[in-house]
Amino acid sequence: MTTLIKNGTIVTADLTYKADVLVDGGKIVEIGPDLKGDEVLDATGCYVMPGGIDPHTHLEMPFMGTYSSDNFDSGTRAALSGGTTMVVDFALPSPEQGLLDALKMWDNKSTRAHCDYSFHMAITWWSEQVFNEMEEVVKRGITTFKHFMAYKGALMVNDDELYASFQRCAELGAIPLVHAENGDVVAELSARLLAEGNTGPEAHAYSRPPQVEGEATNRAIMIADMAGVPLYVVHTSCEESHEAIRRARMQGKRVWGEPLIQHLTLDESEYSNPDWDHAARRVMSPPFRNKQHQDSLWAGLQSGSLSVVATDHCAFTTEQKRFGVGDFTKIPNGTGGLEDRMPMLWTHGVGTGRLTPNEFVAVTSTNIAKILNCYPKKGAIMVGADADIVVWDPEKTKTISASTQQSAIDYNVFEGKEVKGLPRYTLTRGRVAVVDGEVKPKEGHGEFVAREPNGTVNKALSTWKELTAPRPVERSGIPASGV
Ligand code: DUC
Ligand code: ZN
Ligand code: ZN
Ligand code: ZN
Repeated sequence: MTTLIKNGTIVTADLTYKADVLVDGGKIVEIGPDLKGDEVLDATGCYVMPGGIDPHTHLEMPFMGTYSSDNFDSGTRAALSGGTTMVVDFALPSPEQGLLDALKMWDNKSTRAHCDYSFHMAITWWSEQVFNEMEEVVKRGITTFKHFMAYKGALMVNDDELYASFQRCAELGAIPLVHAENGDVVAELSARLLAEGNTGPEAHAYSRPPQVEGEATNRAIMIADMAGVPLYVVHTSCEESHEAIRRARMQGKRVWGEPLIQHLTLDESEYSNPDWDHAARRVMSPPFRNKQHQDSLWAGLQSGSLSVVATDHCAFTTEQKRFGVGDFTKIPNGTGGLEDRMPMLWTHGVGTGRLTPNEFVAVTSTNIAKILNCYPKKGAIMVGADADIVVWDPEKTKTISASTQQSAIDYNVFEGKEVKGLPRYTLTRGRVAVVDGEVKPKEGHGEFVAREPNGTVNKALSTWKELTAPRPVERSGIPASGV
């Protein structure tokens, strides 16, 4: 049976044109005027866009003494409901656990997925076993490795480990990712704040100022440069980090920054809400910033110095958040956003004129597929591409509410926000999974997307400058090392 998307306007990262799209066997088989098909989806007044890709989720992840509450069932239902048709989740070995062992756990969890998915592998400790298993992981189609520069005593890796792992990534043609915050300074600030009696959720933000993120981003960029490997900086939340990325890119370094929809639309005033639950529900790392930092992130998306928009979807219930009553360092870090990323970015990006519809497609889908090397299977409206498609109605509105969301938690950080621009239909590999806001679930429909090594290198100005620098010479009896 074929499915026909009729009378819509196709919007890709670089083109806008009117055409019908014919889908068969999970793929796009024809694009053109006046096509015929069996099942017809009316796209009159709508944009036909590549489904969103969220490059950063944590579904059912063991973290801070609990598990994040959305699993591959509720998480991918949330994704589809908001027009996202692929998620990239993090396989997270506990310290001393092998990478392949952790991967088995993620393979098991992901059998419930309603849409396609891929994995990044986290490097949470370093050993010969980890070094060796990285090659196996790459052979399994996981070609991106995440490193936490924060969470001291738990997930954090030190600079020697970071450098060793980055060099290994370079050998394998893989891309390292970093959670860039200086974990030593965060630990120090947290201890001091607690000792001074600052135990509430607002202290979480004080313990992670923009400088800790800027410092770590700069450090990771320099270490990646020395290892000759590209770098992907997750959840870029502030100007200090954005500045480092911008500068690196201007020097020819292959570095990408990933702001989250939460940091683009919510700010630090959330933490001064007198309601403990309200503030704690918004505790995530990095924390929400002020308006100046938000402006910087939007400018980065507009100018291209920041490349993609993600969610870091890591949802905890209010009950879980309350583990941290009396000690902010025990509040599980994380917020949701999978269902709302696309409508919120459309409303605050396209709706305000900051982004064009084509730029919206680029940062929510196409750029991600290119960086993670699954383009044009994903991220494209093209004959032969997977039929991961969102038929987007720019006039459709709703008020975001936990009472109508797919996510399993009891609140939504965007509660009460009005959005304009929502899916009329969402297709996952040709299967119509959302019709006018109603999700038609099919657990297990989602397939793993294996990715080849990207193989790009980091050949920046700093590298060739060193190679051509003149050697010191002795002149008129003055030693070259003198003065
Ligand atoms: N930050 C969060 O807020 N949650 C999950 C992990 C992370 O880095
Ligand atoms: Zn992180
Ligand atoms: Zn994360
Ligand atoms: Zn199927």
